Amino acid sequence: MRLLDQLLYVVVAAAVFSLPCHGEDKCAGAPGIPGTPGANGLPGRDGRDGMKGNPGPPGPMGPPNGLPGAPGRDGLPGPEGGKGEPGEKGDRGETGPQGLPASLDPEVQKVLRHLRQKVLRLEGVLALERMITKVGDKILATDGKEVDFETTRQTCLNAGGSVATPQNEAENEAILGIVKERNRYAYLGMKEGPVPGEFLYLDESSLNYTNWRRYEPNGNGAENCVEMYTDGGWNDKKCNQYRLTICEF
Ligand SMILES: *[C@@H]1O[C@H](CO)[C@@H](O)[C@H](O)[C@H]1NC(C)=O
Ligand SMILES: [Ca+2]
Repeated sequence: MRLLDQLLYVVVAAAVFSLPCHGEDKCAGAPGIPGTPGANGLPGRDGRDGMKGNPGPPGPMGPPNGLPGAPGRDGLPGPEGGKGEPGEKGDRGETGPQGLPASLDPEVQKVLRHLRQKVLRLEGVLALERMITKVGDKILATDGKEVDFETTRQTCLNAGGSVATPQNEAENEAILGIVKERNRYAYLGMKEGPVPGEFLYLDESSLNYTNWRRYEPNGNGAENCVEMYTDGGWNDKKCNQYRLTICEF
């Protein structure tokens, strides 16, 4: 049957293609039988890499008994911050325990005894060198210079003292000692007040001890200062003479 069909197909096709051409120079031949399909070609080249995919989901947590990793190193210290606002003032603290009065404090007393000893020793040295004369609570000293009253006053003030001012016989004798030793008259720390013939201390309080020579004071307002003679007696005298500077401390 099949063979017959094929044979019929070939006969029909040959008949069609063998028909005579109409009005053409060349006539097409009858189509041939299709060839058998060719063998498969070689495989093609690999394609280019695809784009990177999205990160995958986090993996499952590790087993619970895993040791934690070592802590990381400290970072560098940051820059210093600005000054903060001052805090509020705190409450006043409680009063401390009462200290001993200085007169009973053995430590204070020890220091005072020590200081007194040192001062006494220094005064002893200065007195030995005839640089000072002690009389009662006063210390007398001279710089050996002869100047007018105002300069004497300023010199003693600058040294932290004042012009020697005898206020009792012992002080007068002590000043006299210096006057005699230097053989120079010295101004004393007093001046004539507004009333002629009335002399006052430099703080303008009135005298409680005097040792005027006979007939002195006699300046009657013309001799406003007081000098000590080498016999210890006083004389009122002008203030512009040159007299030995003696100060008291
Ligand atoms: C005068 O007063 C002073 C203290 O103000 C005193 O040191 C001095 O001894 C007194 N003189 C007399 C003679 O009382
Ligand atoms: Ca006089």
